[in-house]
Amino acid sequence: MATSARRSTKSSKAAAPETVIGNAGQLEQQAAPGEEALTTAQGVPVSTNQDSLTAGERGPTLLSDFVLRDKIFRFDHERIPERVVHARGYGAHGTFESLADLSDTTRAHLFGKKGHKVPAFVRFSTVAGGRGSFDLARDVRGFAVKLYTEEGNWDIVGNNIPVFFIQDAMKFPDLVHSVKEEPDRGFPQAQSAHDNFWDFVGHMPEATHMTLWQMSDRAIPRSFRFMDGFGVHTYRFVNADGKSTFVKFHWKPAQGVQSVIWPEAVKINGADPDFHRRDLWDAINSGDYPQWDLAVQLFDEATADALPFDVLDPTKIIPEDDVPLRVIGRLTLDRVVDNEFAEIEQAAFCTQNVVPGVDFTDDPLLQGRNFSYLDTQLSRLGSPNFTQLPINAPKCPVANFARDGHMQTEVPKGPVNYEPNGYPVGERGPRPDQEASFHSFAEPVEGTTRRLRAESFGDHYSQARVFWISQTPVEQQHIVDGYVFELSKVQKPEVRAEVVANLRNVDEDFAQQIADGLGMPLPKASKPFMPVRTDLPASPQLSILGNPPDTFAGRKLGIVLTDGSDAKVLAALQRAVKSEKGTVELIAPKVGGVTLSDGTKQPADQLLKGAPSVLYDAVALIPSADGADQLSRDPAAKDFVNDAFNMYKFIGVGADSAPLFEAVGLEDRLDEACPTVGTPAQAKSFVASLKALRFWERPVDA
Ligand code: HDE
Repeated sequence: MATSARRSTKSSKAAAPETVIGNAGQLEQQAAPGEEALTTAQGVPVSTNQDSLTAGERGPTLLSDFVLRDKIFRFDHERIPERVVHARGYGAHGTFESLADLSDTTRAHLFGKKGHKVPAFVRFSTVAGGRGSFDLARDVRGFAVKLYTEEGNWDIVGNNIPVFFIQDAMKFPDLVHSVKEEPDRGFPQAQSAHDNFWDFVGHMPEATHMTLWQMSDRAIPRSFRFMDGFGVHTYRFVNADGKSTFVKFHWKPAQGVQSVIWPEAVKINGADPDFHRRDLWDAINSGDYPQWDLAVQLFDEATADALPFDVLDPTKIIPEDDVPLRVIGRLTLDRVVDNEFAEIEQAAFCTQNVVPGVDFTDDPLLQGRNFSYLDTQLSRLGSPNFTQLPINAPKCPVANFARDGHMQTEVPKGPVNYEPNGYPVGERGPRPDQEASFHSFAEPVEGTTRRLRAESFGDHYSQARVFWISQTPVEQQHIVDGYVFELSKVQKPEVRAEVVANLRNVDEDFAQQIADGLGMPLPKASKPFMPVRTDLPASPQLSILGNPPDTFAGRKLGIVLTDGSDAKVLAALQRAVKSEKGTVELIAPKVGGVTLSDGTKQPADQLLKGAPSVLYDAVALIPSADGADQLSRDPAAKDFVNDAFNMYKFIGVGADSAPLFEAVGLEDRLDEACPTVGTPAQAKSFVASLKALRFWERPVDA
């Protein structure tokens, strides 16, 4: 039977006229007049996207079915190797605008004048987990920025924590092996809470400072929009005269820095493993464009020499009191990707991508990275022509004599692929331009070749102590809880002891609290290589809670509704949140929605069973009396209230919601962050209080 005879010519009643019903009742959508036709990869139009070519009615599929083979072949090769670290990530496009004329410090064209704008792409990531892991892992976040300048691409491949675990690139494979899944069992994924990681760290005192940051709220950000970014290493700016100034890069979010708490992170991972991706996508698509200031710490050799640690040591920060931040630019993310694979997965950042006026220092970790990133792109993207992919291609002219290779997508013209040559200008190809070029900083180098860590890298604990004493008591408690949780997952008692022995050098009381939390005796302190400096002052900028954002902008209020919810109170809440530039999500027992007190039908955004309160910065529950009665028997509603309360959130308590709060035993524990929202005026003042974000004074253990 001819293939065409297998299809009925009758239109389906339910479907578009172009839909025909196949031989076995399957829907066969066909191109509408003028609509793009489906083709193979070779451009051959195909007649059906449903059935392979068989011999006879129920016979074998034929090898001559190139249409099927084309489709399956393409599909079989859709994956590329994920990043060996930072596999899980998400990105967006935007613009970077220079806010300073820094031409006395750097010859980078970008900073030649205020207001200079270039396109930017940013990818945020976790480190340890695979590409499909969840967003709220306790982990360092990558913060990789690609600036498409007129002088080439400049990648600032940083993290949301300003220091790193190790001082020398030689240790990176060991660090990453230790934090990834244990090799015999292949788990746990996306977690540092296991023996191998803490065993490694326990044997690496230099990692202590970073692990304090990692156990702090920094490692569980509220979303990408609410985190700092840091270049980590000391870089150089170099001016037109070849003079170098040391520079540290900081990205400061206009939204403020905000984190979740650990019990919340655990539940978010279940409720919405894409919490951070979705947040960025939703914010940008709603026109709430996240912004970061680019701030720099600029300092000279004399300042560097006077600091009590080595500026080439990436386990150290430079306190802002020693070298203040200066804002020199602003990054705005205003466009989501069109295609996650093409733009985010194929984005190839390289630390060695710098532009004239920016240069490296001899930080041994940075030097190692400069080898690694180019190398990794070849195994991930499969060809040195990865620089031609749209996301990686510079947006300025590229001209050289490199040719060929896998997947060359350009067609270089002319007979010349070498130089020097005798062809005339215009035909001879590009030539170096001394004026416009990148010139490496002329750094004096001396000494004999050696494989020895510089002694100036030997202070492993003093700055960890500075970090500890710079935190508020709430943040200190979270750090202790972080260590206790992670070390409780470690099975070898000697590994726990090793870690706590190191932490005694940071602060005795801190180490004692962790030992108490684990129910173990305090081990003998390890011997620091250098005496710990207890004279270094606290640095208030290192605390998140000490520097609150003072706004609810960009945050989300979840409002629980039932049939009969007060329409005026709801409208007042929505108005007030909108004027604070926050967002509202409506949650109801059925996603179809509710009928409000004034008879209007109100669709919901979320089903109560699918939207636990951990997904919101603050919540309000405004059920009717009947609705509250029903919610008081609904486990999802009870969890919603309990979690919000135990996670220190602000809770707007509807005038008729008492049965629900009684059902969870909270009726007598409602505090000033749980005000009644029975009238539009109360709703408004409730929303005004939300900028405090959490009510840490709440005694949740009581
Ligand atoms: Fe990376 N790192 N790294 N790293 N790193 C990679 O490059 C590496 C380090 C960071 O969104 C890889 O393209 C070495 C510090 C980010 O695509 C790889 C060393 C910091 C990203 C690699 C370090 C980072 C990466 C894997 C020690 C913060 C994600 C895929 C010498 C300042 C970029 C890739 C993206 C990715 C190597 C240490 C940040 C294997 C050898 C320190 C944000 O090349």
